[in-house]
Amino acid sequence: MNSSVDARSAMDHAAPRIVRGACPHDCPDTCAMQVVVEAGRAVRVQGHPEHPSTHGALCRKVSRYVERSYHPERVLHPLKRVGPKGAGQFERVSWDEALEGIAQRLGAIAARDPEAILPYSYAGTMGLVQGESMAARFFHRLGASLLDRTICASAGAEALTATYGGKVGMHVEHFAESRLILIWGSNSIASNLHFWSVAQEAKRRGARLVCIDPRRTETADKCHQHIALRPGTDGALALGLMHELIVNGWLDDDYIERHTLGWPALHERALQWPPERVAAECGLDAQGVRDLARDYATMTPAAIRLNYGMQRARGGGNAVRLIAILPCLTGAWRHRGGGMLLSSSGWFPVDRAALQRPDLLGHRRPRTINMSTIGDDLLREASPGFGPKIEALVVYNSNPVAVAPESPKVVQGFAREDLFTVVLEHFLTDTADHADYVLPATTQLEHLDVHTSYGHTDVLINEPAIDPVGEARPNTQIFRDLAARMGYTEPCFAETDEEIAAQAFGGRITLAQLRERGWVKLPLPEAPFASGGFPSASGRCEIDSPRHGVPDYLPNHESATSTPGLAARYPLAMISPPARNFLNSSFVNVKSLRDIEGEPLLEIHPEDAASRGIADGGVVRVFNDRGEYWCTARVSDRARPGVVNGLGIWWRKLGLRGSNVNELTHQHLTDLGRAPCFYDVLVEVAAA
Ligand SMILES: Nc1nc2c(c(=O)[nH]1)N[C@H]1C(S)=C(S)[C@@H](COP(=O)(O)OP(=O)(O)OC[C@H]3O[C@@H](n4cnc5c(=O)[nH]c(N)nc54)[C@H](O)[C@@H]3O)O[C@H]1N2
Ligand SMILES: Nc1nc2c(c(=O)[nH]1)N[C@H]1C(S)=C(S)[C@@H](COP(=O)(O)OP(=O)(O)OC[C@H]3O[C@@H](n4cnc5c(=O)[nH]c(N)nc54)[C@H](O)[C@@H]3O)O[C@H]1N2
Ligand SMILES: [Mo]
Repeated sequence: MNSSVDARSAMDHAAPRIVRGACPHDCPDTCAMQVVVEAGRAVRVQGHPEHPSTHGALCRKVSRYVERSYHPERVLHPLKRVGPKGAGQFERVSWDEALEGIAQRLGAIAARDPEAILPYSYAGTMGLVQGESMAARFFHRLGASLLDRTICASAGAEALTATYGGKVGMHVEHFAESRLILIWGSNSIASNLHFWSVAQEAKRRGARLVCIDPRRTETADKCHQHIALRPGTDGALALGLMHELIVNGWLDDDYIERHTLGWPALHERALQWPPERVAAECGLDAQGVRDLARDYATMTPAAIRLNYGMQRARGGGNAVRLIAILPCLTGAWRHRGGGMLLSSSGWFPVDRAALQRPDLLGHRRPRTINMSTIGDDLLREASPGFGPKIEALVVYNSNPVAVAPESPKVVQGFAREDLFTVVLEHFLTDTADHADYVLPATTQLEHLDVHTSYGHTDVLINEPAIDPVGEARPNTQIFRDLAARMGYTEPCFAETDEEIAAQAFGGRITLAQLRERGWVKLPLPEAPFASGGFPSASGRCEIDSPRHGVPDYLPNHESATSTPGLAARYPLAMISPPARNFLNSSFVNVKSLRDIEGEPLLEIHPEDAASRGIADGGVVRVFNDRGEYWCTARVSDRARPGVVNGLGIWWRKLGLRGSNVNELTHQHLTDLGRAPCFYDVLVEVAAA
């Protein structure tokens, strides 16, 4: 196979060739892709056989990336709204007309107050170039409001930073050597497939796999043991494990003494959590808690693959802190096959200042808007505490109308007639339907990018494989064009994507290095904390953090204990983890994948279904004070009693009665990191 790449000049339209790519999606795996191009057209994407963690395999949805890129409904030219707000009625306009119209409107708002303009973006692409580079420069130069990008991982991120000093953990490949793996808040088969391959290798070598998840996922099916705790009770379970480590003398006192800070206070707290109390709080049996602690302490090396599912609840940040402390108490970090991994993203030396140029703000200090409360914030009037009313939104790499919490308010906000909205997209999503202008963006096949990962430690390059489809332009080009229309003349607005990519790692990883194989592995120690050396200020695992104190268990915002009145009316807890064949709300419009998922589903335990007269396959109304969501009931013991699983995240317009699961979620935030609590929700369900 010819794996040499030439993407420097115009696309070669004759010879079949293989172009080096990287999967752009928000997933820990960040796979190395090969794009097969024939006569200027991409015909197939495949996993790179030599990239260690990808090992030749892409997941099913990304295997359809070519189908998605050439989708007949792809937005191919700029569009301008002609119908009522939100109706999705547009006419085709030229790039000139669109850019001029947008620059004029943004310019007029900025002349009054640039903070009335808000960028809204997340990880539609994880690329450092097509994500926050030229876009951030543009908004910094403009002086627009800043966006706090909290929608996914910020509770866990702040928790890890408070405890270890950064988003760092085990190397994924070393899980193959673990003897016990706790797969905690992770449906690895669906959301972290290439970690699952490593876990399978460990299993073949005799490791025990334990899944800690309220839902009996396909991952739980394939583990030796499934611990189906109540949503949001992970902190209590971690304290219970500590209790058992203490009373059974399973602590590594030497590691604790040398490499942690503040254990005595947590020691006292953990002693208040005997297995019986933990079992009552988590909905487990006490012997199960004891056995788990024994296995964790005695099956060495023990590793934890923690994932973001367990931090989408009020106490998510504290729970991550408590779990991150466990391998310091047993000294699991002494082995490269021991310790834990939530995110590896902190290992990468990304030069964000060069990419994003916050210096363009000058002396200005704009307010920050939390993306997780966009529903409320779009409906707020100007006030001294809030600042100006939001008058304009520029959305890229995100579909907030589908994915942000409490969508009844998000929709109401986006439907404001006086709001000016620009959406850079591949498709007419629920969000794009609310735009005044939709601008066609390129997909990963059509633009250059460089990628880090939050599940492994390789930097990858993505070369453009084909010419842009239709009139699509890369995000960078769109912001470059807008900057020119606004009259911005700083040299950074003239930089090419290649010049931006070259600055991403401050010269420590060059494009030439990346072009040798397609990826570069970071040089890192094998067992990073075998002798301490955490990236915190003290160099220790900070059990007692100067900013956040000693972690504790915090019950959910909505639960039988914290809000008994609410629980009387809405007795079922709801979580809404991803459907396996979608990527958040991406791919929902790819028919071959939607056909596999079938329809929006709510898993409900047979006992809860029977008491409500709900039949498998029947349409149900799921509701609370915020809204109602219509979907199909799947009566199944994948749901534990008292908990329903609303699999996400459907496009509203492709769901039943134009609703999706975020009709029911709320905008209360997590304890740390200001993140949404998607899995901390009470509902009731009725047959429709
Ligand atoms: N196929 C697929 N892959 C994806 C995504 C996708 O949409 N589809 N999304 C990507 C993105 S953006 C992210 S952030 C990651 C998300 O992947 P993860 O970080 O793994 O997080 P989730 O999928 O939200 O949840 C993982 C598991 O946690 C469980 N869970 C829910 N509440 C709790 C709880 O309180 N405690 C515990 N212990 N478990 C709980 C859920 O049932 C679910 O099975 O995956 C990425 N990969
Ligand atoms: N109820 C519930 N809600 C959730 C979650 C949940 O588990 N339950 N998960 C949450 C999580 S973890 C996350 S990360 C968020 C995800 O929320 P988002 O980051 O909004 O992710 P997507 O829904 O995948 O939407 C990304 C959009 O970006 C577009 N896009 C992709 N590449 C490009 C590009 O190069 N340029 C431009 N302009 N656009 C591009 C895609 O077409 C897609 O429409 O959702 C959150 N919402
Ligand atoms: Mo996410």
